[in-house]
Amino acid sequence: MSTLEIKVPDIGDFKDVPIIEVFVKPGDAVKAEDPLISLESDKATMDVPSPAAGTVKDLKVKVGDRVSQGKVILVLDAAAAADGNGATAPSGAPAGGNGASAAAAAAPAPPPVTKAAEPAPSEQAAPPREAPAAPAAAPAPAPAPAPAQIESEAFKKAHASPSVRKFARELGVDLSRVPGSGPKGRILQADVQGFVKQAMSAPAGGASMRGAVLDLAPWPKVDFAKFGPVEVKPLPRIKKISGANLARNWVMIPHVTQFDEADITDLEALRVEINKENEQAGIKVTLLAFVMKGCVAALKKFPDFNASLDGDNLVLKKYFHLGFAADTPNGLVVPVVRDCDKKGVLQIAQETAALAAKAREGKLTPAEMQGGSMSISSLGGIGGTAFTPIINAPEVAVLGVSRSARKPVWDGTQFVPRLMVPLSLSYDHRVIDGATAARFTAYLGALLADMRRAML
Ligand code: CAO
Repeated sequence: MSTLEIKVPDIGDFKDVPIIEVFVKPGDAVKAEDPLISLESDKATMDVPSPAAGTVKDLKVKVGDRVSQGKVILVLDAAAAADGNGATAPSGAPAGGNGASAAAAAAPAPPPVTKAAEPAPSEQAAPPREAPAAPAAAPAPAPAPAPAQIESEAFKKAHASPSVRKFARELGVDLSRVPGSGPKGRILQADVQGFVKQAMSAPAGGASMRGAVLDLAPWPKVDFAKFGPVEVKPLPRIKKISGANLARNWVMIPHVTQFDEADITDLEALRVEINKENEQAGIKVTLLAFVMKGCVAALKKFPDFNASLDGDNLVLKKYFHLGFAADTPNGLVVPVVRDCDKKGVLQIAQETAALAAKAREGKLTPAEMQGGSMSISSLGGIGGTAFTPIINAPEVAVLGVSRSARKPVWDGTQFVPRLMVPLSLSYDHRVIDGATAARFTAYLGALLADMRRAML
């Protein structure tokens, strides 16, 4: 018989994350990968799965506890379940014979699985210590209505427990305006607290935003059914979270978008050649990997783009981690490719493809969506000539890439057909001025036209 102490695995930068659900109790038999507990950060819910099969011997946590990496969740009697269910303990688990009273071996649970991934460039939530708390700019911090006023139909319909309703009532918070981050969009006490905190505190983006209050007209209330048949479909959880972050970023960051075009005629020929050479190895390089490499060089030349605002300070990052928006069935997420300065185009392409596949399966870990220098949103595989991506706070720039097209370009004596890719660079005007942004895209364009320049 062997016992295992199952601990909270690496959950990225998160600390003291509340447990919102405990799926097991002492005596329960679990299989490897069965969820044990659900953790809730301000942007994602993570299930912590069991690393092994067994029987829960001793539960060390309860709903509401705040946990960090290494905290023991439970003690698992691995052998008991192996006997009963035919399941086996994980390799590395102590051999039988320890007995129930023996000290349990430690086993970190596998990486948590996020249920709601981060929003996209625009949308991605930042780790708690990098950005203001969740609901952010969603609703304007308008004066709290009196309790009688907030007992609206919307308040009554809000998905929240009686205690959370009571809590909201006491604080005069209209629950219909609080994005729920619990299972199935349930509003948790922490959501209400985050909402109030946001409403009470000045935005943390910098001095220029201090004291800003939006006095917006109420959202129009329309009975659409009066005009024809309708179907009401709840917003998926990820959209609720990303919506709040998008709204915050849109409202708090003074965005300007610089448009440009890059001549990728020669680069495309190289890309096709590289793909032929690597066909056997199953490696496919798309333009995105070259753009990421180009961005690294541009970030080195214009370090203010590789930065984040922290109050009145600019935090300049010395690393080159690039986020990219990935379209998934559950919504947009932004995995981050680390250390792009130390990797070649082939490796970046492989990592991008692997992260995108993981994103589509909903298996990205929180750590895989944190710490970006800037983000890239490529819609080139789909279409379009330009767009205005929203910055992924606390980053200060996001590059949009649209579909390349052959265009007549004047070479000084005649028009020649060249393959041009549109670039749309949104930047935080508090940090970057227009001239620098134009230089950034011009430089990036020159690099994409001739990648040898990246070596200069
Ligand atoms: N111009 C023309 N063709 C392009 C292109 C461009 N700029 N970029 C990619 N393509 C082509 C690729 O070469 C590929 O062609 P083949 O199938 O013929 O080889 C095809 O489009 C599909 O590419 P892809 O989308 O699979 O791969 P990618 O590396 O370009 O992008 C990923 C990967 C994950 C970024 C992408 O799949 C995705 O999810 N994009 C959506 C991002 C998004 O929704 N952003 C909006 C965020 S709002 O701010």
